[in-house]
Amino acid sequence: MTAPESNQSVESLKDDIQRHVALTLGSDPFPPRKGRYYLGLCYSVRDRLLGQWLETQRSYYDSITKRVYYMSLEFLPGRFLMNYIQALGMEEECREAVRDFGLDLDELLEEEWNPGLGNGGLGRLASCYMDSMATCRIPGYGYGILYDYGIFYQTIVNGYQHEGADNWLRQDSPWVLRRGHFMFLINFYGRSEAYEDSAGHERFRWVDTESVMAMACDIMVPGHQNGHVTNMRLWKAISTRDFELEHFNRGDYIGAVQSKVESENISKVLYPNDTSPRGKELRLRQQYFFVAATFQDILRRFRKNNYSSFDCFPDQVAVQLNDTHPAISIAELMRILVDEESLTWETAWTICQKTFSYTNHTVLPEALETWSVELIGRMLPRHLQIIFEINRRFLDDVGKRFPGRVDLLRSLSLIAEDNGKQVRMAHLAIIGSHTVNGVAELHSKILKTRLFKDFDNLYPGKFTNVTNGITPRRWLMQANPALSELIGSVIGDEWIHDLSHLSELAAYADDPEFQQRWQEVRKRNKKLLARYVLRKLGVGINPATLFDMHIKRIHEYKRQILNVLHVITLYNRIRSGSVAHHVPRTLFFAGKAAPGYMQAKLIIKLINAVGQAVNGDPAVGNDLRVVFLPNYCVSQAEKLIPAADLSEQISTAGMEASGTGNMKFALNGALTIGTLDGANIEIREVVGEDNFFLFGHTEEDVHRLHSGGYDPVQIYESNIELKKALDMISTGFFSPEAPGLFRPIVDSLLAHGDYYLVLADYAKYVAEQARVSKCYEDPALWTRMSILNTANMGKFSSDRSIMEYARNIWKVSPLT
Ligand code: 26R
Repeated sequence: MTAPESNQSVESLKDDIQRHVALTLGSDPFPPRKGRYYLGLCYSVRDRLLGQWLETQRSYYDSITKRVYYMSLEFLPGRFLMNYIQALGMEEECREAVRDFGLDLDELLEEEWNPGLGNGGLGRLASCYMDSMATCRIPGYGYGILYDYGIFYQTIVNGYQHEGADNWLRQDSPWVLRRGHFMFLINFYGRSEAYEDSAGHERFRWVDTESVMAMACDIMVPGHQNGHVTNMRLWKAISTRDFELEHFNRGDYIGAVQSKVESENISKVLYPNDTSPRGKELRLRQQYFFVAATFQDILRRFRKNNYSSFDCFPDQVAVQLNDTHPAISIAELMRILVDEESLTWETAWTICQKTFSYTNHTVLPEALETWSVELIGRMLPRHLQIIFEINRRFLDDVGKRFPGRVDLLRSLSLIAEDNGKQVRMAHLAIIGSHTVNGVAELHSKILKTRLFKDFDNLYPGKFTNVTNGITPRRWLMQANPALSELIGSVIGDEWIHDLSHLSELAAYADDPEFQQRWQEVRKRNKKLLARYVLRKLGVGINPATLFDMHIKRIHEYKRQILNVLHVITLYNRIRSGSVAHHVPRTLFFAGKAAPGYMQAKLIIKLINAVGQAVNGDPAVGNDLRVVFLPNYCVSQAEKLIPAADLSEQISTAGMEASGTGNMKFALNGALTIGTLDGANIEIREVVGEDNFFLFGHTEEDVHRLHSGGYDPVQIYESNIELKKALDMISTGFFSPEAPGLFRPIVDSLLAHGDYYLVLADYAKYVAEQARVSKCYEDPALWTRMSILNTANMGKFSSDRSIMEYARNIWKVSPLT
């Protein structure tokens, strides 16, 4: 802990809180009210970070160092207040200060709304990386969009998902610093016009555009007690004055207001990752808006350092593309360098390739972005020309190296022809970048050997792996204070900034006294969660049962259905008395389904329907309970994960690029039941085969089964328990009011070929679950396994991931 300085004392905090309540909020400080004092505390904490933030930003300029631009359309930072307090090392002072006002810090923390500026894994990863960049002192920034509405708010009504608006900025966030003086003009539409420059060369300019302003809004991201504060800059769309004037001049007042509102729609709402994201014009507008604003900011900083030539641009700037969502950056930088800075095409292209690197986060075909040539041509006419020119030169080159290979040209082209002309954003990102990475070993291998095989042949060495990581600050220190304290009491606090120190816990794995303390902490966390569930759902759960959790976006490849089939199987065994002895379990499900993904929404209904049947059946008693927690978000994950015994990571092998929830669970001492998919493989490698519940077909099996010969119906016919479970679903056991309700789910498994191989893995999954129960009955064994999981998770710190990016991809070093 850092020594209390004058502004870190309890007294100065208390003064500041009251001053802010009175002078910032204009509120009477007496009597102390929770909502007001929460904000007073926020502003007081913010004050203490702002100085560090200014100093960090100044140090970037002074050292003229290369900086990283982490471009992401999504961030899921979670609540800020406790993160800031602990970064400052002021938790005790804050507790005491608010206690003196008769308030409880933990209650104040619950006042904060989650900024849901992301869908799931990709957005949360971006936030873990921001945290690690700050803690590792990597000079850089996060860039994104300040959506007015984050990911929808999920409620469950009669078992169905309902979506509500997440108006997180309704009450103005104390963490968002609006920078009215950083405004950039962003153009759209219009046309590309050819002209001749003074030297007689043909040039292009983009004219007759519509425009909107991008206003910078900053959020501080502090490192852990190191005085380093990184900036996350999120753009907000503001209408331009000219835009309004044009209407005003025509006396069209309402028209003026309307176009103002329409242009500001750009940053209105985060897009959910629906199955078909194609053709959404506003989404492309968001992407370009954010890219164009970010590049103006990058160039502003570059020019500020008075560089004489753009040749040194890549020595100053590294841009990481978080998936293809910002990939239009490549055409934008080309446009700036060629059209505005008058560089030759060749020079500009070399600069581009040295500047960009691209991370792929999914191999699912429906999530690979394409934009129709028609749409890009209309919205970004000059960029389309540039994309065509990039493609022409690229295919020319390929043609020379592999003469006569038309098939190759077709597979590599930036333009897909099969479904109307479409620009493949991943291809643009690959050829415009110096490095492309996957997010776990297996995923990176799949990129090289399947999805982008031809590119890998073309550019040996361009493809690489950086296995994802999670920040130990939020996911252990903040989320699990009891376990952190126990860990600290035996190995100290070094792990907070160097997670490999956790390995020192292994020496205690069999120590009965330590085991007991470990169990006490876990029991305590489970009790806290049981209380939360009772409060939220009115459902009583027993903390002595095995807490089995499946929490993530609802998607067929994540196979919540496989889990449900296991639950129904347990239910049937209990009811029929066919199992002499059952280990009582509580199943937790949580996650959102994309609003347009009907099958996923039906899965939510099924989980709730099974829950209703199981929880209401007196024959089951306490032996089995199923809860679906609505509105899964970062804060809810922080409550669930520390209380988990078992983590469900059961995706079809090859389909989950990495997963990061799997890491959060194992770090907190849950055991994993999982397939050989994504980072599960690497987790199993470090925690040891004996400490991991493995089942299921491998990625290669999946590939083979998909190539032909897989017959789910035959499996259904030959497995009595499976048949029974499926029949119950399809004949309305869980939906007596509408017996055919769940037919589409059973149809996808039987009639439509079971693409996600649920039936293929069912028997092994159920058998492995039996092994889970057996181990759980042996507390000494289970506790040993749990400790060894935590002890071996050092590799999965996002600090390790960030240092790999810094060294191998960005070529930047930490500031000293
Ligand atoms: C709207 C659209 C194009 C879109 C599709 C898919 C937007 C967002 C996504 C989400 C994807 C790309 C995602 O979140 N992928 C997840 O990234 C995590 C971080 O790398 C992985 O851990 C996880 O396995 C992967 O599914």
